[in-house]
Amino acid sequence: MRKMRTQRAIAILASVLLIGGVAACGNSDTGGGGSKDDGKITMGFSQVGAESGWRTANTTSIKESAAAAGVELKFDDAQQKQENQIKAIRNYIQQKVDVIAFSPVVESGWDTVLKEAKDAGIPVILTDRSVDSADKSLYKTFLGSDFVKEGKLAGEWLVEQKKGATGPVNIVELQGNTGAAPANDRKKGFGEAIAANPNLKIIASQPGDFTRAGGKQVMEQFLKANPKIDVLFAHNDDMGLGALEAITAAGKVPGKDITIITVDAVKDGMQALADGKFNFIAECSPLLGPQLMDLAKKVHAGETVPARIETEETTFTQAQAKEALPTRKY
Ligand code: GYE
Repeated sequence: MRKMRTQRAIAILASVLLIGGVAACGNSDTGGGGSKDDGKITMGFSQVGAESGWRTANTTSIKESAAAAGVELKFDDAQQKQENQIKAIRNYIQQKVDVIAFSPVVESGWDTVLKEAKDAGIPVILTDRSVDSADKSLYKTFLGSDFVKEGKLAGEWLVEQKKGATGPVNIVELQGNTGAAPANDRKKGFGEAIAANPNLKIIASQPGDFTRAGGKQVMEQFLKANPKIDVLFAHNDDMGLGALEAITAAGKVPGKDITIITVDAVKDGMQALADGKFNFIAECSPLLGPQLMDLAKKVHAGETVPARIETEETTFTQAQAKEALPTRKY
């Protein structure tokens, strides 16, 4: 009697496992992604755009790491538009990908689409930039830099440089795209670092959208409107590089007449620093691909991962840039 009951229990268990297995394999019927018999994970990735050298290096890192990790990657470039990102994420949900990863162009306005992914049982990983959603259960983890810290390091370097300065030090700031985490946070960190020095004053601050063209155009306006600019703090290298053209065209010497501080440390930025046109860069690493693929495998396997994974970074002076450039990868 007991033996029969045990046998029946085993049979029930076996059929439950079988149905479960069939259900899981059902994902592959969608024609798109989903768990396939080969065990390959499908990742839907929504990228911000192609606005900067940083972004290009980040995209390369993600594509190369996906290939190396055997992750099937569906990639979409949102051209700096939130609506495109939402559309891409909805497509990935429909295609039943295993994991969705994205770098949100702005911080706000993600709750609805993240809820849709959660309801569909698809884990979401935030990479590079974060969202301001109060409900942290809408995503598994956030992998990226501490942008406040980057702004702070930039500001602290300036405070140190201007230690003996008695007169006013006029600073202009080129912000990233409005509402983006790195724009909000770098502004905040920089502002906090210089706050105790009333002679260090931000006299103008405008978005240049993280692009060279934006940096050039806004710097031209700054130069027209303000006869005395001592310092430029640009939220990324590309805007700083664009600003160089405006500064030179205005008959000023970048790196001398105007001290230039940027963030990222991509190759062109490091070259400008080594050449004496920039004065200081706070590094922001775009090489997030390998960690992202590792996390995707873990969340897909149902493992718990840390809610926040911070990228390790450093800063560069002109001398350090000269030393680092020959072996710089991006
Ligand atoms: O600093 C900038 C890019 O989100 C950290 O976006 C990234 C920023 C990076 O366009 O160059």
